Amino acid sequence: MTRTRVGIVGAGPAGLLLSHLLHLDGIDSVVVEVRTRREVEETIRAGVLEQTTVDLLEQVGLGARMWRDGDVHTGFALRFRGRDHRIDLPAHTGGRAIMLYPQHQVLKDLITARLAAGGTILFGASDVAVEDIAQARPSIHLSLDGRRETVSCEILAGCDGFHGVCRPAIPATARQDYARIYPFGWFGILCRAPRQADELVYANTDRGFVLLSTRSEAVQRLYFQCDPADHVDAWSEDRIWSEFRSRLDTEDFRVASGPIFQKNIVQMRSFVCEPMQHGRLFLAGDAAHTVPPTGAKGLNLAVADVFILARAFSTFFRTGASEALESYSATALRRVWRAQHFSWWMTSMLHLFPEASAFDRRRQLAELELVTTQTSATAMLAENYVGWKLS
Ligand code: RFL
Ligand code: PHB
Repeated sequence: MTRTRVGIVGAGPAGLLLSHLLHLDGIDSVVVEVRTRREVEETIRAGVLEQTTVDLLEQVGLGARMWRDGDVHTGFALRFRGRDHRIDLPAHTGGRAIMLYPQHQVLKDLITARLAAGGTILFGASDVAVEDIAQARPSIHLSLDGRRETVSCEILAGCDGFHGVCRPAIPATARQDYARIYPFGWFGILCRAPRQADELVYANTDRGFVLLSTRSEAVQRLYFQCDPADHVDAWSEDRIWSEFRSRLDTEDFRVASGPIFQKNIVQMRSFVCEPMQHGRLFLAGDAAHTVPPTGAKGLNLAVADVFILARAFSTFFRTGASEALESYSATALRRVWRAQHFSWWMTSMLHLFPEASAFDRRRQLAELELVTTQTSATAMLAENYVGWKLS
């Protein structure tokens, strides 16, 4: 049996950053993760870090590689009727911007920092379960290399993503789930090709949404709206490029194709569990809420959650005062619901809905006209996209 102050389930951005922030405050923790270190470091997910996330990572000593390899973007394009409309971020947000730095690189930086500081991350655990979540000494049970282990702690952090075990450990009578499933998914690819554009392009087309993003000069990340029940194996390289071409190619723009080395389909879902805590268990990140990736908010929300949580844990361990712990969920949910609204809005403005009428389609294009031509509307989009300050 291992004893620690904070038992953390999940070594994603939420769990690892929480462990790092607690360490900086002198609080020890143990992180339990079902995947291997390699799997964690190689899973391709988010790309966009808000200014607030960038600032925080830098403040806590995780800025070196991010500033070297990441790319600051001061704008992105909304493409509709085949034309790009640039959203200038600093001009509308008092100088703020975003950083393109992939999630798996953030995770590599966090793992390196935790291990260098002597932190414990139990990779490759199985049969993970949490127990006594409403008692003073909750615990995590797991199997590791064929042995049963127990991590006994004072507080549990459920950072195990949407499909984890922590949220379901809260009795159904003690929580309320709010969900919306969208009738489409994102087909994502990584390919070796030159950049499609200087900045991200969010495209509303007659055949559905496309996002052009990037990972480096030579590697590009592209997505197209698809049937969520589709299978990646049904899509050959030729079929994928022909779909991108039919959505994007115009007289002025040609999709730059190249060998595809990764494909996946993501289901689009908006989800919130309230409250985000029960007894001594505190949920953070995707374990408590998910957003469709159109607003690029999921990772950034996970970061904001654990920033609030680490402060509350520190106050509790230092002074014994539990007010900040008790108000964690209410504090975090204000930002969560703002991000839910923004992500839903971006998703509904940019995607083709199967039930959309000709009226809906024209209304959608009028909305895109509004946010790209009326300064107050552009500012609303820009301010929400770069994100909100940490309170
Ligand atoms: P994660 O990253 O899912 O990590 C949870 C970890 O818990 C482990 N786990 C368990 N460990 C122990 N015991 C169990 N029983 C466990 N069950 C699960 C998992 O193996 C995993 O390692 O959750 P976290 O930390 O809350 O982080 C959330 C973010 O990963 C997520 O919100 C973002 O990736 C969302 N997202 C984006 N967010 C942004 O802020 N900007 C973006 O540009 C952006 N783009 C995206 C995205 C998500 C995408 N997909 C794949 C859904 C683009 C895409 C395509
Ligand atoms: C990405 O680069 O993977 C990415 C960028 C912006 C989004 C979502 C994903 O909104």
